[in-house]
Amino acid sequence: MLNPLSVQINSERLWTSLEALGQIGADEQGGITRLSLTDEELTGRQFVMSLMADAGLEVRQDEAGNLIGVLAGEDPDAAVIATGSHIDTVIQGGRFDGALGVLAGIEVLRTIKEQGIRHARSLEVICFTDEEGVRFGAGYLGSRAMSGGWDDQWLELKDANGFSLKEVMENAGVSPGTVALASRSRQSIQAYVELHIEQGRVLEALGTSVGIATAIYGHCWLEVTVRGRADHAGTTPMKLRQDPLTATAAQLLAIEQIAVEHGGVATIGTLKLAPGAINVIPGEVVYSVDLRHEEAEKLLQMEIAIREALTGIVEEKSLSLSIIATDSAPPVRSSQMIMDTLAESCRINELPEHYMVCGAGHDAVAMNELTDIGLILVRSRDGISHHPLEWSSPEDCEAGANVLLHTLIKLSIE
Ligand code: HGY
Ligand code: MN
Ligand code: MN
Ligand code: MN
Repeated sequence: MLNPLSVQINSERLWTSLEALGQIGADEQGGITRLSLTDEELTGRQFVMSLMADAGLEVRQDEAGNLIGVLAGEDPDAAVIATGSHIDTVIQGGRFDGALGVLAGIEVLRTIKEQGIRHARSLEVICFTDEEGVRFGAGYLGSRAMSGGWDDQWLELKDANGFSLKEVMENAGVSPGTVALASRSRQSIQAYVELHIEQGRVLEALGTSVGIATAIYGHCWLEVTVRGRADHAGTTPMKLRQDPLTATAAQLLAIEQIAVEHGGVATIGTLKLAPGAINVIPGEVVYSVDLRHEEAEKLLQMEIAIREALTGIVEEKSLSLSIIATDSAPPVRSSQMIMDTLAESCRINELPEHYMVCGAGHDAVAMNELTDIGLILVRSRDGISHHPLEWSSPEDCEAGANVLLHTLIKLSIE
């Protein structure tokens, strides 16, 4: 009688699928740009659906465009065990962020099916719509829709080319009026376990392949606009200037200081100014702020302190300021039961159990509204991610996928 926990995934097959998906949206520098619901990502979705079908899964797309591959269990009424991630990327990102979780999930369900492992609970692997939020400015769209957090206001969000999420969804065959119907009841999913690259430096520093996330940072995204008066660079005396850019410089240093004081992180990832000519004092600056913290209270305090600091800086200079909160999600804690199961799976695979807090956001944050969550992290070389040099070794991907395999087996046979 086969011991279900003695099986291993087919790591060559997993690596081949990572390489194939990594071609879709790739540029000459090796960066990958597969923004949500663009042609590149839609091509990636076709690839994922064909892989789910080849694995013998029942494939469906829900009202939010989430792709779901199902391996039916012996008890159709039992709440399911789900895994998943995303294949949309940032601009010039890497080929493991999100993709590893989706492809390893398919490989794990395929292995369970091929090995004839009996499981009461059905298993699902989900490829979520728009986890990154880079194209429209709000992330976790598919996982939020599935966990009951959809907001129709997001349909009006526009991308850099002026296309609204609504029209892009229509073009992609996702009807904008029924996205909220993707939400599922708490009773329908027993647990959600995501496999994701670490995207940081901790596991490499420890020299270990995988980590068990105890918590995931919450985030708050702001769009800041500072307006002054565009003027001639030569004829405007320094004391008469209403220069939004020098005010912004003071604001950025204040933001950095506040993040350090609160033990959080803050990133200014985008900054645009107008009109943008060498001999014209800018009239307007627009920049983004990405704030993160492990504790909800400290995240809120950071945001409040930053709002106060930015306001104080413009008041001295009679400039105008607008701060719009464009996206946010609370920090989440992993389920102890799932962490214990992940730890047992690490032991089965002779891997050290390393517990750590995850600074990167994942669909697991949204799924925590619906069910118990767990997250396995796989070592990232040099901690690089959201970058063409993002890399995890075949051995580390295999280790993470086997930990996911044994965890899903244990959770689905009970
Ligand atoms: O931003 C993040 O942490 C994730 O990549 N969405
Ligand atoms: Mn990412
Ligand atoms: Mn990701
Ligand atoms: Mn994720």
